[in-house]
Amino acid sequence: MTDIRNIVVLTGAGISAESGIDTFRDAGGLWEQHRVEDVATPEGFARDPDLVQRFYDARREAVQKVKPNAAHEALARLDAEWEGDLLIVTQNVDDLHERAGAKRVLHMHGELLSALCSACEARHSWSDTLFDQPACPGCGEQALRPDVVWFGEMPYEMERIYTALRRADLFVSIGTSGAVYPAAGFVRDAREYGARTLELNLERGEGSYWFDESRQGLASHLVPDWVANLLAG
Ligand code: BV8
Repeated sequence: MTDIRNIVVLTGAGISAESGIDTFRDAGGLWEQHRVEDVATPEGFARDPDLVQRFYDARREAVQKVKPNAAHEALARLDAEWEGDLLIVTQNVDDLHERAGAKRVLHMHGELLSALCSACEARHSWSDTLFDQPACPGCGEQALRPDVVWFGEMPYEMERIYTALRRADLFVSIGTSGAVYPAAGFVRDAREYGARTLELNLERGEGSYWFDESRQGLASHLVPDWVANLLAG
């Protein structure tokens, strides 16, 4: 693997599962408790803002009570020691990559610990509730919403992601079902640009067919092994 220089890693809810954060589609997951249309779309938010704010308030509170696991720590080690390009594109809205020490992280679906003002479009670091409609620290309007990308909304920093995919020698997908686009299509883009592709997941994801290699197992086992081998050269 010595001809690997530029790496793009895509992570999903499965990398945070062993930290105690619910995934979306596993049994008992978030989407079993709520209809996606009701809590993860702009229409759902317009229809019942209190329900949506409470859904995200509960997740924002929960994420502050859990810790990164060995998979997050292994990616942080890779980030610290890898001399080539590395971009950790995460679909997750938790901050466990950062809390493990990773720096080169891109939250394409936003972050729980950030609030977005619908009036002035400012973003504010936020660890509290939004249910009680606090005023935007910037413009004073009571127009703060969770700073997450809902279905039908444009994911963040897509250009930066595609630039990294075009330069990638290796694309690794960790803990994602491959059910949601455009993230689920990155493996095909990476292949087209000539990257090798590896899937690390509890079970084969929906796009498993597109990967050169797919390993099944717990992220806390697969990711540290993969990072150790890569750094050993
Ligand atoms: C967009 C943030 C327009 C909020 C999320 C028809 C066809 C194709 C596409 C579409 C279509 N109709 C509509 C679309 C577009 C739509 C889409 O893809 N819909 C799907 C349902 C078909 N996408 C969008 O709307 C996106 N925006 O398209 O904009 C556009 C785009 C580009 C250019 C111009 C215009 C926006 C989507 C973002 C939605 N927001 N989250 C929040 O968090 O509340 S989605 C949410 O689900 C996640 O962010 C993530 O992206 C997605 C998938 O979740 P996963 O992370 O994969 O988690 P999941 O539970 O599914 O799977 C967990 C996996 O981990 C499993 O495989 C499991 O086996 C594994 N696992 C479990 N435990 C472990 C483990 N693995 C290892 N170890 C373990 N211990």
